[in-house]
Amino acid sequence: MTSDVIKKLNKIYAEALEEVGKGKLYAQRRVELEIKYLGRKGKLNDVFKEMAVLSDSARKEVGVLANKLKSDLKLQLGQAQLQNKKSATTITFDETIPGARPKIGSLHPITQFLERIMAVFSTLGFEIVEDREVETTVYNFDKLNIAFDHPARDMWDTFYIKIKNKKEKIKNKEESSLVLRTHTSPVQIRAMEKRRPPVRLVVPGRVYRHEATDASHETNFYQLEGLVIDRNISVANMIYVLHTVLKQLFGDKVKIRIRPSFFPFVEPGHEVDMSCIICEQKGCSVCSGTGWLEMLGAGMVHPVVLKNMKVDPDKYSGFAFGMGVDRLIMLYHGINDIRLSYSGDLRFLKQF
Ligand code: FA5
Repeated sequence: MTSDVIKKLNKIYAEALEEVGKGKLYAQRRVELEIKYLGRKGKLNDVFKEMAVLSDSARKEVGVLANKLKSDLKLQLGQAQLQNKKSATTITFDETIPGARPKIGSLHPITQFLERIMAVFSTLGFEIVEDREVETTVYNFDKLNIAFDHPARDMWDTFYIKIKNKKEKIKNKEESSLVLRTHTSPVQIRAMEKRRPPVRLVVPGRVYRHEATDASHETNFYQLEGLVIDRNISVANMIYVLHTVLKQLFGDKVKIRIRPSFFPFVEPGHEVDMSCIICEQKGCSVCSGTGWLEMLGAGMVHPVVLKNMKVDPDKYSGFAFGMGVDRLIMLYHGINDIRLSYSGDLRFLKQF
């Protein structure tokens, strides 16, 4: 009797294994087989009913076997489904399906414009120089003839940097500390520490100011500094260079005019205006009806600054200028808010 029950159990187990091995074992099929063989009313449990007539020791022997077969079958079912999942993954990978196209970025409009403007200056023989954005007040102000207590410092209010390690403190002036540079003009001095006239250079770079932002003011923006020093350099040379560059960028119709202005590091100092390219000087909201747009500060390098560069003002003269790159870009592309350039908004950036 015992052997009959054992035979029956082995037969059911073999039958179950055969079914497991047939075709692919998806989740639903696995559940069906579990119910059929291992469920409460499943085939293996059915055999238990026949055990009532067996002796205690025989019942124990059959019970141990039945439980072993049940757990083996469970294991086989699990493995078969896992195997199926693995092969399913292999089969569904089709290398001929086109991949997701990677999103290709582009150079930022500011970078694009800087490259353009620097190409123009390169054709005029200008060298491109870059320098630090964290600057000492000595270079940002003092060496540019902006004394410690001069009200001109208010025009260039900025972010002062605390120096934690006292050993790092700058020693050459007591009141000196670190600032985020407010303009690219300090690079005039830095560049001249390694060069002797004649020089022709431009300095593109980021500058920082303590500003309330609006459509034409940012707390960080780009400038392009220019410096020319040689014998017999005059305002005429400055006008020629600036007019040539603006014509190259905005077209031959562009006119410029210069107005007196004050910057402590130049004498005489000028504001340079460009004829409004939007309305062609008929008067519009961009030029506030004047027909002119203020583009940059410029002037003849101050003798004090030349001396700070260790250049003899009796032998040499020069001119310098500082363009607000962001405002040039706004005009160039017809952008109505400077803040868009720094927003990281892809709807804006994708247009360039
Ligand atoms: C200067 O920074 C001088 N260093 C320029 C200079 C260099 C004059 C050499 C003479 C000789 P100013 O503060 O005006 O000057 O700034 C120059 C240009 O930067 C401005 O004409 C304007 O186009 C731009 N600019 C100034 N402030 C901002 C701002 N907050 N946001 C965006 N652009 C600005």
